[in-house]
Amino acid sequence: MPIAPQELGPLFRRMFADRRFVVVSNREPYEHRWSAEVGETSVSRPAGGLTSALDPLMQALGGTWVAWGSGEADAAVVDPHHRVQVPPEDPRYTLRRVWLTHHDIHRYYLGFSNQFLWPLCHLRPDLTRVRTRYWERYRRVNRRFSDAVLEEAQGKQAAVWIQDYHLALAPALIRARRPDLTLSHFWHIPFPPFDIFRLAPQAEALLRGLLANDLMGFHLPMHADNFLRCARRIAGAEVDWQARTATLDGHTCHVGAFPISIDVDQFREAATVPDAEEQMARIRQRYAPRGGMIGVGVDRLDYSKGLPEKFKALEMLWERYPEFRERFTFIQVAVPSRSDIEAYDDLAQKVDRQVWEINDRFGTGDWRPIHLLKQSLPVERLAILYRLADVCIIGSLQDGMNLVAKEYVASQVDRNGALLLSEFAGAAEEMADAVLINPYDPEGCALRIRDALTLPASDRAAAMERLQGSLTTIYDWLNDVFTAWGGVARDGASAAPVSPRATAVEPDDELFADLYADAAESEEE
Ligand code: ADQ
Repeated sequence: MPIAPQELGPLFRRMFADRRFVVVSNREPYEHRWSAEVGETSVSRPAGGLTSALDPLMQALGGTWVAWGSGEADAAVVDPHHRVQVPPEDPRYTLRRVWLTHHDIHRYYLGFSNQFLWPLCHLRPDLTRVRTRYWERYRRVNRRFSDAVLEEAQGKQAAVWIQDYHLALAPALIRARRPDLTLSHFWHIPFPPFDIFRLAPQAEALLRGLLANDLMGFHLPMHADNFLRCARRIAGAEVDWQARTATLDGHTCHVGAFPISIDVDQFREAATVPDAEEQMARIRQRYAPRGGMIGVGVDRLDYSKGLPEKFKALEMLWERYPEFRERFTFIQVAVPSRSDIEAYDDLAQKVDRQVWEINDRFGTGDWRPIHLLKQSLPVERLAILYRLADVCIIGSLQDGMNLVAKEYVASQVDRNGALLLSEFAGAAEEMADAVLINPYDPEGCALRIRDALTLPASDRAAAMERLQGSLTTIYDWLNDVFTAWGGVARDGASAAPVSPRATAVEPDDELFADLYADAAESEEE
């Protein structure tokens, strides 16, 4: 049964009684900036899966969100305790800001988090940069976040929910001082296999940090398995493969898989505003003036999202199937991300060059094959774009989940679009009715795009209807996490805390059980 936003509050109380709720993440949900008017501030919402996902929860639940105050005017609007109430137009919860210096940003955020953990977890050890100063700063900043959490708990009982790879040490730092708090951590990106994670010089310290949680959550059972194997082999934790727990120094961490989703109604409603048809007609006129079909891609400009691979596949489509020239236009929305890092700058240049070459090669008169929009769009605009697009192409080389896949499906109210989804995005595990693509195979992708564009309308509508029927919401995800976490917090639940949705996607439960048995045996060797 899908759960409604207003049921989250009562659910939280049932699970955690009167504990305070504290969320911790690197990125903040609202940034204050100086506006053109002297002395005035404006607010922006940074693009990104995590903040888009958690803001609706906090609005529904209240509590405190601890995050880096990254906006230029952030410090000007907080109270003496570094707090501000958000959303600004209708305050629902407290945002507690943590301040980072220039060195913190370079070493903890751009350094250890994004030039070490991010590439390592996305199976790109060749892009990692190992520096002692990055690690030192990562430890220091994790301590600063932990201090803020402890202050926000104000000596009372609290349920602390830590987000992502920037804060792997925070759980152990918090637990050391407040063993009575219940801690859970959600890892939004893939957790790599043992033979990749062991490349981290600080692998053991990172695992020790995470194992201090009561519940560790991942999107996929595969990532949970990788974590347990690393916990056993690198940190020496005792792993119970049936219960999915790892015990170290007398503390047991439960490990589960909880596939995240989106606020489905938000996208559906944004796609059906009264002037939606008019907006769609304007976009078609602007980007595909000669008519024909439109494809869309929406990604952060990140090497894990496979943009060059996607453009290569599109190039092959126009090359091998000339009937799509002038008849199929692709709009790629790519919001620049982490541009201070060389690998991201290289990627941005590569993508620009590639788009220029493709447009130069196939463009005619007023028709441009690819429109690369390097900007962040509000949900209202994204939903309209998703609704009008005949195909949405997601070419991630590795992706924890990928929320865009779900946003596209939610916005497809006319059901005339097809979703082409990389089999290496976590979302592919749940979205069996998408057209799965292997982004490493440009010829295969070009063929799949052609097939999707020529599929009879009734087949597309049927596939989209099935995708929509199986789409869960962000509230279902929260329900799953809270239910599992509440059980663990209450009585150290013996049952494996796995979302029913995560197990449902496993094609063969018996095979999966065998895999666990094998894993248990090999762990005991
Ligand atoms: P991300 O790597 O940021 O998230 P994704 O899940 O696709 O990836 O979420 C991106 C979000 O940013 C989406 O909500 C999308 O709409 C938004 N976005 C992207 N480009 C935008 C643009 N140009 N304008 C406006 N909005 C834009 C990480 C993991 C993912 C995981 C999420 C959530 O890498 O695998 O799905 O966290 O757990």
